[in-house]
Amino acid sequence: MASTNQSPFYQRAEKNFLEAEIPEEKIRFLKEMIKECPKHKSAENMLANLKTRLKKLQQQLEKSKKSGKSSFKGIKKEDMQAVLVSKTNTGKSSLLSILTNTKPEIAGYDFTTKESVIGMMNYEGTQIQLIEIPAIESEYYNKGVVHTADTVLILIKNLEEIQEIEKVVKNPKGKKIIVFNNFNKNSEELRKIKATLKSKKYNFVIINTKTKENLENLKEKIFQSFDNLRIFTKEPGKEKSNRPMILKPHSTVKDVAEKILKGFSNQVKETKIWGPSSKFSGQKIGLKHKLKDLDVVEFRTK
Ligand SMILES: Nc1nc2c(ncn2[C@@H]2O[C@H](COP(=O)(O)OP(=O)(O)O)[C@@H](O)[C@H]2O)c(=O)[nH]1
Ligand SMILES: [Mg+2]
Repeated sequence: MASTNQSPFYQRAEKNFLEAEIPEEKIRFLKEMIKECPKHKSAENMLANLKTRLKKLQQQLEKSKKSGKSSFKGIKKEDMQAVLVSKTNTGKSSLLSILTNTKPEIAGYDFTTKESVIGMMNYEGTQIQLIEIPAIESEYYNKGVVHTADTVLILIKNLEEIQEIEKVVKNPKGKKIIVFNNFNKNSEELRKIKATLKSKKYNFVIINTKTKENLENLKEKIFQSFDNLRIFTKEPGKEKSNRPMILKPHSTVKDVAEKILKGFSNQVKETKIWGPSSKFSGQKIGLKHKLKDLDVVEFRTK
């Protein structure tokens, strides 16, 4: 059966599957395809094929995890994901190794990266997935990841590269951040570069992977690009939590309660709020209240 005869849900899953580069993603979309595959007699073969494929992929993933070769950590796409896009030799691998726990190959020759390398970056107690993909000129360049990532980091060492990269990146779902890696510009050149990037209204940051300059700033920008909310919780009469919970944009007080514990929102008797979304400190609010970044929520259950 040709896949064009399939439901739109199946087709979407199949498209995602074909574009996926991370084994975990491939597996996730293949499972979706299986779910959406018709269950009647004439589709039996197709279903069996899909299931065989799934089994193989799962075995491969297990194997690569055991051998320690894979840097794929099995995190869901729903989490924060940023992808590094650049021409070859711009410092992607250098940056990845500084910001995360991975040790990608760093070399002065072109096209060292043939496969995507994934690392986890810790930011204020939260985990952000950073992906290095092969350079845009490489035959291994993978546009699938770029298209679906939450944030696209366009790494450059010259301004002209922005246009070249944007031609390839086209319309990504995620926000773009221009990351200028200062290989060899003097301060006067840098001043001009800054002015140009500002006038074009780019969200940008100038870093240096050799001297490790401005990397905290970059991390912050990456985190902010997800528009996530950092929410502190507290119990009556106690201090707020040390670490914030991370929630998606437009989350409500109920979402916080449910993230703490499924079903918890049913036990809540009263909720108070401090911070950006409150009219005044300790305002009483309902579960439907929309949150803002850095709010503090207090739940009373008795
Ligand atoms: N001068 C200079 N060289 C750098 C900088 N960052 C990386 N390099 C060098 O550029 C080459 C390519 O770096 P790499 O991180 O592998 O780039 P990738 O191809 O984009 O992954 C290596 O020889 C690095 O040592 C930098 O900020 N300044
Ligand atoms: Mg590299």
